[in-house]
Amino acid sequence: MKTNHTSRKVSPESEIKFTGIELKAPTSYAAGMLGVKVALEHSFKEMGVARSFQALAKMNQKEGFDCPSCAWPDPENRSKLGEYCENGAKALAEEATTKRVDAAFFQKYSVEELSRWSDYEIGKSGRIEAPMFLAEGSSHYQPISWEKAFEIIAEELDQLNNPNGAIFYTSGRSSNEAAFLYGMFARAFGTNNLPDCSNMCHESSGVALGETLGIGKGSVKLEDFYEAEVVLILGQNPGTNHPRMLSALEKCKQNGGKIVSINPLEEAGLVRFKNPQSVGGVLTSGTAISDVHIPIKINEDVALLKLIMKKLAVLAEKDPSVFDHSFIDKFTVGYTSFLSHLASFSEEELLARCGVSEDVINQTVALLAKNKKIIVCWAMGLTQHKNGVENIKECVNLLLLKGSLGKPGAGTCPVRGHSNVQGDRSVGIMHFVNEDLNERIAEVFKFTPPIEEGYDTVRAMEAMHEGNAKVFVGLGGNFVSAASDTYYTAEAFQNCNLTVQISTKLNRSHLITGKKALILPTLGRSEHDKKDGELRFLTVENSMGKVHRTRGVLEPASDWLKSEPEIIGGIANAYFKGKHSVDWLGLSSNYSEIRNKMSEVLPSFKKVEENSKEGGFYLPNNVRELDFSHLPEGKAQFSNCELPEHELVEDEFLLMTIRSHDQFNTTVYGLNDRYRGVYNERRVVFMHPSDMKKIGVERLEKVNLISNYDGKRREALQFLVVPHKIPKGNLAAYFPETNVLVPYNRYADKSYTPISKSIKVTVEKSVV
Ligand SMILES: Nc1nc2c(c(=O)[nH]1)N[C@H]1C(S)=C(S)[C@@H](COP(=O)(O)OP(=O)(O)OC[C@H]3O[C@@H](n4cnc5c(=O)[nH]c(N)nc54)[C@H](O)[C@@H]3O)O[C@H]1N2
Ligand SMILES: Nc1nc2c(c(=O)[nH]1)N[C@H]1C(S)=C(S)[C@@H](COP(=O)(O)OP(=O)(O)OC[C@H]3O[C@@H](n4cnc5c(=O)[nH]c(N)nc54)[C@H](O)[C@@H]3O)O[C@H]1N2
Ligand SMILES: [Mo]
Repeated sequence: MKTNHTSRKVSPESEIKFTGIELKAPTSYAAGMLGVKVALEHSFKEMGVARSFQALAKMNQKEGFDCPSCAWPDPENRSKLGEYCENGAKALAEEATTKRVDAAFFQKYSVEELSRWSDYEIGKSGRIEAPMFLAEGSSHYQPISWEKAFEIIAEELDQLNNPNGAIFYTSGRSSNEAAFLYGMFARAFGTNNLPDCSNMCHESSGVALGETLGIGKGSVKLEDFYEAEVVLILGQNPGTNHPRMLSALEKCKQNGGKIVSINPLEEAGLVRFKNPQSVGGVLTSGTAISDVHIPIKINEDVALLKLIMKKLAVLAEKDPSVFDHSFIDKFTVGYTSFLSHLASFSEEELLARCGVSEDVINQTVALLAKNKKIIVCWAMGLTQHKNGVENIKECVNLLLLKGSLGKPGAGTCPVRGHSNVQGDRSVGIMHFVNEDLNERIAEVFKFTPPIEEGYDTVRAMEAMHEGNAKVFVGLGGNFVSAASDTYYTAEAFQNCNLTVQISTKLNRSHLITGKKALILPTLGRSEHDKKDGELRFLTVENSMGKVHRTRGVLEPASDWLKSEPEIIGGIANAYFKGKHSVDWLGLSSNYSEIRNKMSEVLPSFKKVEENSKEGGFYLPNNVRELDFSHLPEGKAQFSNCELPEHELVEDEFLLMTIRSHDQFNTTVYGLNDRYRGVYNERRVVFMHPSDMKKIGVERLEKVNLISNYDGKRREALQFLVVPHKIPKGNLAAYFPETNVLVPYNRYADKSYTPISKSIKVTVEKSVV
């Protein structure tokens, strides 16, 4: 299938090629020496030995740079052996590769040809060296000067008859300074169209936590893990996506804590961890992580949590200390209504929906009944469903019953995705309007910000598709592949007059474009960012609300790169041509001045310049203080959540689209998913052996996955069946390949997060 665009016949999907699959037994532990070996192999291959050691020694150290992978916080006492994990090393190797995408590369390959490459091949081509322009009707990108590139953007922005015709997307790798400047420029231009990757990610957490506890972020600090008595981990695969979390869980276990994993898959990192930084971890069998594993069916977490709380309520009738009544009385509202709503569900119905043995549930209930220092962690397995917001509200209900908030060893822990996705939001990347923020912007920057709500990612897709938005600018990310409904999103992009990507590496959003397209290459986190010979630093915020400095250590990939703040300043300057209350060029090249402005505009960033030194500072968090004064009745809110409905017909499955061990979102590092035993192939679908028998397919047989919403057939063709320990009726496959199946108009209520973890599909044998 091709989509036509002027003279370019580009494909939103790569050509289907099989890469030589090998299956082994899934691994029963995470990390270990093999993890170290794989990490170093990736580093040496991409960066060479000397550069690898130079950079790895500084990653996540106080005087170094923040890992570009996940947002897990750094411990106070950082390991001198290296404070990074296998997948952090892979992320660094990807960014600090010595391969280059230069003008000759773009001369050699047309955009049409590149669009048939796999994401793996596209990514491996190297770092982008210089600004490139794809002119209307042209088949190849051509080099362009920075000045001319900025002028093209300014002209296209100028031609819009409404500022809401421009979209300013952000991916969570930007610094606070870049994101702050970007948000201010969008508002100065006149729009709140600031969608960002968190709309597809933890937006459900933000909405649920905001409504129930008054802050859209988690409440725990890293140290709380060391004290916790029970940690519940729902819908998260830390062994792959947040490997340094395993060290915290190991410490929790060593201090007597218990861990319950709630996941359709028995992910290796949740079974056992061999800490590569300790002698014991290398030589022995490591630490068992989960005490209880509940192989919940996809999207039945609400049923499970309800059943757990019903059982706790029965125990609490005999022993009131099972619930924290003084906490409930003092800090919460809605308890009585919550209990009577809970009573309306039958234990039998709930148990049947979970599809697990009552025994594992009873073990969990026993742990929760006698302990009060409880942490609940979650990630995409909870947020990316139609009821994503309610999934999280149900977790909050449990913590409220137990009084497990605002005390050491207890609280909420939405485990964030991108390394600075939380910071970007804190400094003003949001599509909705915050009146207080607008007032301060007006005061400090002397312009009036717009008051109309902007587009999130779903509404941005729709606006481009319908022709209401004509210019797209991406501060990082890969919108075309990351967003749902790949063909719809591709058409949306192709409706634009101009698409601009501020990027480090080549990706599909450079190939599926508007009539004209620009690639603006930028410095990575690991690189020197110098002005007048002086090294500069930026700041980021981790998953637990701590803001700290980051400063790169490597020579930049090319002399033509600009930093993100300077690119944004360049665009703003070309657009306003000096006729604006803000000196965009001056501000963008002086990071201390950007931070001063952040201090003035954002109350929680007061004194960010000095406080970000030495490991950083925590932003205010009302849950830690048990201050719910700005919520209705001044209290934390219990919620009455309903069970989700999927109405599967006879031969339908629920599919979750997940990450392999060798990828970072749409960036494919390699073709192995070592922990799940899949080597050298990504076009696979995991299926329970009895389902394979039921529909008559063999191991490694080729099948097509079909979703059927609103009468529209969407197909992901030719996937190899891999038998796996997964609940019956459930399937798993990797994204972005399966994003073709997710309808653009199916998302979580209130948060608009696409339903990437519960897509109804049928499986057909492939005739190819
Ligand atoms: N190496 C690496 N690190 C990453 C990323 C990466 O791609 N690679 N991505 C980053 C980003 S942006 C993010 S958001 C995070 C993502 O981190 P995760 O959320 O861990 O990523 P996913 O692969 O989407 O895994 C979701 C997990 O939820 C489970 N799950 C799916 N559906 C359900 C359900 O209905 N209920 C329950 N209980 N479990 C379910 C799946 O089996 C899987 O284990 O990781 C970040 N870190
Ligand atoms: N089906 C399905 N879809 C999903 C998900 C899912 O689980 N299933 N997960 C969703 C989630 S959680 C997320 S967060 C989104 C991710 O959506 P995005 O954030 O848009 O996608 P990424 O793949 O992380 O973006 C990778 C690109 O960022 C650029 N980049 C890397 N580092 C830098 C940098 O330092 N600066 C700049 N300017 N650019 C940089 C590179 O060019 C790289 O190609 O995808 C979502 N999509
Ligand atoms: Mo994410």
